[in-house]
This record gives sequence, C-alpha cells and structure tokens, in this order.
Amino acid sequence: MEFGVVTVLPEMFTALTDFGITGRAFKAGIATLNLVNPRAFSKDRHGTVDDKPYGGGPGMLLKVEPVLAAVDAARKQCKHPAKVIYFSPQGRRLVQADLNELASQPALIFIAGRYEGLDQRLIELVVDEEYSVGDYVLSGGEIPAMAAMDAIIRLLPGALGDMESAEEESFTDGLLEYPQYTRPESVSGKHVPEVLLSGDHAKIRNWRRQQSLGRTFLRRPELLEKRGLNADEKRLLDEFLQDLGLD
Ligand code: 9D3
Repeated sequence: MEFGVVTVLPEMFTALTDFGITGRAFKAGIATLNLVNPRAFSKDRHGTVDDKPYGGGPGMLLKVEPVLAAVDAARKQCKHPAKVIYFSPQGRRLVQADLNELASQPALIFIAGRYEGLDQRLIELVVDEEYSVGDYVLSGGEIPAMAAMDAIIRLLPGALGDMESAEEESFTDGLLEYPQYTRPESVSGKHVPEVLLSGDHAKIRNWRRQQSLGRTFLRRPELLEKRGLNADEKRLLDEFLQDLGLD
C-alpha cells in the first residue's frame, strides 16, 4: 500500500515510521510513505503556507496553491491511482468499516489540516472523502492521519505477527473485550477471578463471553442495539446484571 501525506509537520510521522507494528511494516515494504510539505511549494521567500479567510473572522487557512501543488506531487510519487482523504472536524466519523474499505485501495493520499483548515474549493477539487476522528478538538489532522494509517496497516497481509493475527481473527464480533489478568494472583488485596484459575476452559470461555456482553451493555449499549443478541447471549447478560444487582 502506498501512502502519501500532505502536511506542514512531516517530522511528526516518525511516531508511525520508526516504532512498533507500523515501523516494522514500513521496513518490510508492506507500506510506503511519502511526506509532502506544502511549504516546499510556497511562492514567497518566507515559505508562507497560511492566509486570512475572505469575509474576516479569527484564524488562518492553509493557502490553496501550495496544498494543490503538494497533492499533485504526492500523486506523481504514487505508482497507482490514489484516493485523496482529508481529515477535518467537519468530516464524517471514521469507523472500522471505512478503514476496511480504505485498506483495499492501492494508494491513499491524506491531507492533514492545520490552522482553521482548507479553502472549500480545494476540498471540492481534490478531496474524495472527508473524515473526523471524533467530537473533540485537536490541533491538526496529523494525528488522525497517523491513526488511520495505523489501523489500515494492521489490515495489510503480513503486517501482524502470527500471535497478533490469531487474536485479530477471534475478535470482530461487535462486543467489547472481557477483562484480562496476569500475575501475580493478588494485587493490593484484589484477586484474579477464581474461574480463571480453575483450568475449566469451557467455563472460562463462558465467563469471558458473559463479561464481554455485560461490559458492552453497560459501556456501549449502542453497539448491542446494532448487533442484537441471540437467546444464549440474552441469558448470559441477564445473569450478569442479576449478579451485579442491576436487574
Ligand atoms: C474556531 C474553531 N476552530 C478552532 C477551535 C475549529 C477547529 C479547526 C481546526 C478545530 C480543530 C481544528 C484542527 N483539527 C483537525 O484538523 C482535525 C480533527 C479534530 O480536531 N477533531 C477530530 N477529528 C479531526 S480530523 C482533523
């Protein structure tokens, strides 16, 4: 997968290229990254990349010509035709289904917004999809672009080790994870649930399923509404709530 990123802060991307699973994927050539700084395409000797909004008001926008030139340069560096994705607070919320679709593309160019964002004409001219990562205020689109690339790289063949891949397969059924414990058996008077020490693997599987259902019901009820529950799961959830005295 070929990634291009248009950003005035390319140095931030070492967080992705130099560490962990994503670092390994770039080293192995599973993904490639071209960083393009609009500042390199600025027309004046100060390298100006921002300008005032027409109509007045606070804040600055990224200038059109340097960003347009940077997107063109990013396209030329791609062997494959690229979709252009813009990260902004006005975008649709990015979810796993979007990332699954993006992971099937041969090339993606991300535009990371800074300041108050992009001129609307630039969005209409070059942007295929506009995404937000959530309803909170960040300082720019670089961290959202990195989050998207991280999530996409995990989906690429060979990016995860055998252990991580096996874990990934057993997940994706729309529930939150069950609570997990490692040694020691007791921490400041808090003990590992007895069932996990029992060696009864059917019972452990059942308990974990119940914990997943209970947690999802309490923390993310909208996930259960979308997914629905079978008769077995209803019974496990009822028992979970009964045990907590929440029925
Ligand atoms: C005058 C109001 N502006 C400043 C508070 C709005 C604003 C502009 C630009 C708020 C944030 C940003 C920079 N954010 C992003 O580029 C961004 C973002 C985000 O802030 N939240 C969630 N997802 C994203 S994707 C890109």
